[in-house]
Amino acid sequence: ADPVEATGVLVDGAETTLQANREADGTYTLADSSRDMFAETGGQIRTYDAERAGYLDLVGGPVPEDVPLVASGTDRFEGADTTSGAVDAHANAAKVYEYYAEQIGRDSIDGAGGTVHSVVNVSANGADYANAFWDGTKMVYGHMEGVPLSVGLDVVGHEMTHGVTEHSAGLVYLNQSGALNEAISDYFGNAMETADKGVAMDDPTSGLVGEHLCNGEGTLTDCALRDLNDGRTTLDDYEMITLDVDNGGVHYNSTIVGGALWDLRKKIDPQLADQIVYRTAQNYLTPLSGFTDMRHAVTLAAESLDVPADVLGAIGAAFDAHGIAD
Ligand code: ASN
Ligand code: ZN
Repeated sequence: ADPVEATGVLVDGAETTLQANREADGTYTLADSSRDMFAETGGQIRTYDAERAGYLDLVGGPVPEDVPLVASGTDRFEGADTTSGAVDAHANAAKVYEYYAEQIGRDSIDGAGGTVHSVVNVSANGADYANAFWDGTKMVYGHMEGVPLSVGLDVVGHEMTHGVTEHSAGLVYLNQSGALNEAISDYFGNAMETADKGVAMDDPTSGLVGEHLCNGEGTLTDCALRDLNDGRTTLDDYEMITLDVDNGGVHYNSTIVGGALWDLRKKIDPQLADQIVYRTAQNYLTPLSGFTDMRHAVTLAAESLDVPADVLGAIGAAFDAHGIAD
C-alpha cells in the first residue's frame, strides 16, 4: 500500500481530506490504510461503488469482484464520486473508526483492526433504494430522494455499530432483542454525530436519527426517521408486532430503550455513558436479552466501572421514565 491524502467533495459541497491509496498505475483509490492498528493487521477502510446494482445481489458475503473500489485519476474525488455517496461514506466510516478507537478503545468493527467495507450507490430494481444496512460483512447504502444515506454520520455510525454488536452481544434481530440491537445502534450513531457537530445533549434535535438526509425544505424534525427523545415508554407504547413487519417492530420499539439510554447520556458525563453502554453490549447481554435484561445489564456494566451512586440512580431513573421497571 502507498497511503496518500486526497481531497473529496462532500454532498453538501464542502471539501474534506480523505485517506486514500496511490496504486501502481498512478490512480488513487478509496482504500485507507493509515490507521495505527492497520500497520499490524493489514486492515483498511475501503469504499466501493455498486454503480446502481440491485441491493439484493449484494446481501451477505464479501464485496463481489465486479463491484469496483472507488478510483480517481487524480487525488480529488468529486462529481460521480460525490453523488454516489462514496466521498461521504469514506469520510464518515473514518470518523466512526476514530470514535471507536479513541473514545471507546475499540479497534474497528471486529475489535481486531479488521477491514471496514462500505458499498454505496445500490438501487432497488434501478430506482433509489431508500435504506442502508449492515449485512454481516459490510455496510451497503442507497439514496433517499436522491440523497445518499452515507451523508448521515448517525446513519453510518448506526450501521457500523450493528457490526460491533454482532461481534459482541449478538442480539437476535427480532422483537425485544432486535429493538435493543437497534437502540444500541441509534445510541452510538447519535453520540458520534452530536460530538462531531457540536450539538449539545440538551438540544431538542440531539436525538434525531437521519435528520440530515432531507432533500429540500422541512425542519430537521420533519426529515428525521426517528427521535430518541420521543418520550415513549414500554407500559404505554410497546407494541407486539408480527414478525412479518419490521422483524417484530425493531425500528419502532427501539426508541423505548434508546430513549432511556439517551436520557442517561443527557444526565451524566456523555463519555462515561458511552463506556457504560459499550460495556453493556460487550459483557452483559446475550442474544435473546429483552428490555428488563437491558436495565440490569446497564446497571452491571456501570458497577463494573465503579461509578458513583448518583450514576446508578440516573440509570434507574432513565429506565423508570421509559416504563422499564427493575
Ligand atoms: N437501516 C436499517 C437498519 O440498519 C436497515 C434494516 O432494516 N436492518 O436498521
Ligand atoms: Zn439498524
